[in-house]
Amino acid sequence: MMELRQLELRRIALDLVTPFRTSFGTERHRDILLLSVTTDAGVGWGECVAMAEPAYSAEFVDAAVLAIRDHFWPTLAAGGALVPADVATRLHRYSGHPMSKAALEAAVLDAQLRADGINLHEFFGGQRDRIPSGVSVGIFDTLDELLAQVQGYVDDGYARIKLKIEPGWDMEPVRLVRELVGPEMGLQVDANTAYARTDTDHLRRLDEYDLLLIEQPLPEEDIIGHARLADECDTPICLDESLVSASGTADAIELGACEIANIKPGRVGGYLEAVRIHDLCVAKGVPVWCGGMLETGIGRAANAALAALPGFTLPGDISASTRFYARDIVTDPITIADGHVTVPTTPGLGFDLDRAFLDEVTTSRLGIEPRGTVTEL
Ligand code: SMG
Ligand code: MG
Repeated sequence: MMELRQLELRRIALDLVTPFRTSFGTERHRDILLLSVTTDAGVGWGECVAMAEPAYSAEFVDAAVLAIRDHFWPTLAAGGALVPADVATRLHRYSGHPMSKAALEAAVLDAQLRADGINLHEFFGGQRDRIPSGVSVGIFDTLDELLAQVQGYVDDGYARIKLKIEPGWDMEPVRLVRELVGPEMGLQVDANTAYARTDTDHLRRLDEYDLLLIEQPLPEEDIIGHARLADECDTPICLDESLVSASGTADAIELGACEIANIKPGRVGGYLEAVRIHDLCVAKGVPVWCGGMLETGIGRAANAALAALPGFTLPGDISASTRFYARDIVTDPITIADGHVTVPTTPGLGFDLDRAFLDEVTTSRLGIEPRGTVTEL
């Protein structure tokens, strides 16, 4: 059990090495919220994966700050000493905001594991010490730019390629990339909800390219639409945005809408719920993989630990830190070698902070006492 003493909300600004365009917008710079929890057992850090705009999902960074500062943290602290699993229980009565809840849980988990001297990987009981690494490739203005980018990632040794698609940027990019990477390379697509039920015939044409999966073609609420599409397409349908809890995932699987699951801890309210979804999918025979939210070395380290669990049979979006950032805020950023990422072993979530660089990119710091008193640091 740990006593909560203080929460720090720290925002950092990082530029992406190259713009990342998806069907819902283009990311060029990140405005990232980091949490650090001080407890009687030591300090723990968590990364909130909310983006600056409510486009991937309803959450966004400014809202996360308010939800955590004014509601989640005071409620959590009022409950007294806690273990990591208490975070979700105490915040259960609050609707939504899974990324904000997940960040708090991660910080508490990091503090607990550091105090116990173990890594998240050991805590989860994952059996692999390295995992295959996939890379997510954005939408470009031209096919030439896309192919040059993909060739670069092939040269880096990535084990699989994921292409972002949208209406007007699908068959031709997929055809050309399949031609470029050859028949052996794992290739998949992610539509981030850009299609409609009426696009079924069109999406079926993707069957020709031997893709691992089609990720989230339809709106997040449309579970039945995904189930119908799964009936029509040979390529497995994978859900991302639609899956926000273990119970919802169980329903989507039962309805035939989720043949493969993308598990993102932030989207489902934390690493502990992510493990429950993994366990459920293993029991149902549904393959899973770990998604990415352009995390820094904090979130990526924890994702690697999660992805070492046995049900993660497909390569995740756990690319090298340099895929998005010229310099990371950790001293031991994720790298890839031979198409794999080594699962970190550092106690806690699995990273050490580069304090000097972290301070350099920090744009604001708020300290919050257990009773909710806020101070600018
Ligand atoms: O972190 O490598 C990464 C990015 C993976 O494509 C990725 N994430 O829908 O799966 C997804 C997107 C969500 C973030 S887009 C801003
Ligand atoms: Mg996705």
